[in-house]
Amino acid sequence: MSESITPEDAAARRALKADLERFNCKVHQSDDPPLFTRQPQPDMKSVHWRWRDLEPLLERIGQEVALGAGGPRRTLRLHNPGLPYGTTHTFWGSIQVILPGEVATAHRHSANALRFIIKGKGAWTTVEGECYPMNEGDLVLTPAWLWHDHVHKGDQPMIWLDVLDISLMRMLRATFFDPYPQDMQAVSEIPDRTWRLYGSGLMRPPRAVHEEGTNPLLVYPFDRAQEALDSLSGLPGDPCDDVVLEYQNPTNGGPAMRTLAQQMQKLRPGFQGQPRRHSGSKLYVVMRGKGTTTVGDERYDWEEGDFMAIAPWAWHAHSNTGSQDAWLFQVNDLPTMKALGYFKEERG
Ligand code: 1HN
Repeated sequence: MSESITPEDAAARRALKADLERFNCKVHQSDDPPLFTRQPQPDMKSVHWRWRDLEPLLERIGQEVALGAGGPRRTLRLHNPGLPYGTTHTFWGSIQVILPGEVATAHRHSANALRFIIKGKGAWTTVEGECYPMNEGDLVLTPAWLWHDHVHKGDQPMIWLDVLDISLMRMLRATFFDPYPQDMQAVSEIPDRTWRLYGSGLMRPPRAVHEEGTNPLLVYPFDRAQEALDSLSGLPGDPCDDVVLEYQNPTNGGPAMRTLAQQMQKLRPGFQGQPRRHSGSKLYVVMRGKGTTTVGDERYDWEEGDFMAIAPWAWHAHSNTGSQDAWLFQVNDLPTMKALGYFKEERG
């Protein structure tokens, strides 16, 4: 029997490695980096984007980037400097600009998408024949593989946040995309059918036909979310998030999307949240108000229109530093983490 390789014998380690590679095999050796770290060590960075920096860039891409046929979009991507692409390691957040009279032409893709409307009015989205207006603060869903196009009938530019689970889809090698043969799809005879069926959020048709696990509801209007949060304000808040609710799938009470969850939260004046950390990543949009979020040893002083991405396992805590309620919309990948058994959380 031959001797095992000593820590000093780098040449023997290289020889073993080369011999194994000829057969598409590898072995872990003493000087390889550890397979498991005791805690997540994400390459994703936490990032703060300020509206005052983004606004002129959005205006500029509105002027300089053309929209054509075949399904392209005019979007400013919130890029994470720690990653090759994406806002977090699972999803992409980008800010879409659509000008009066423009059409973001129809297509479908395997990525799940959502839109959160930031500014403007008069745009409509059509998703698989259903057509809905897009108003400030509304959440609009485009579940995987449904045809969708957007048209802007208003007279001022419109801006919304798009979030798609693109990095997750790519990692799973599940990218599919089709352009639609025309610029826009036809609108159904009853353009708000699923809203009529499920929009109350309280009741549902007892024998509705939908694929198990999917969410038939496509819009979550802001006035309804606001009403729900205002009503919750009469109860004690969450120590980390104050007044917070998640958008739900009305057929099963689960998250509105299979891979990504959305929440709206209201931090009341004077609120100082407890720190917490968890596996999974998230992106915040400041809808109203001002405050501070500490992330590790960084401090983000935010105001209306700002965005924040929080890296996995980073300690973070929010506080409201203004005299009005602060409203934060949030997208996170916790449904993916929970579905796979990878969710962990600590509250400090
Ligand atoms: C997309 O299809 C839309 O449909 C928006 O509006 C943003 C960002 C990356 C890839 C596809 C849309 C997107 C996107």
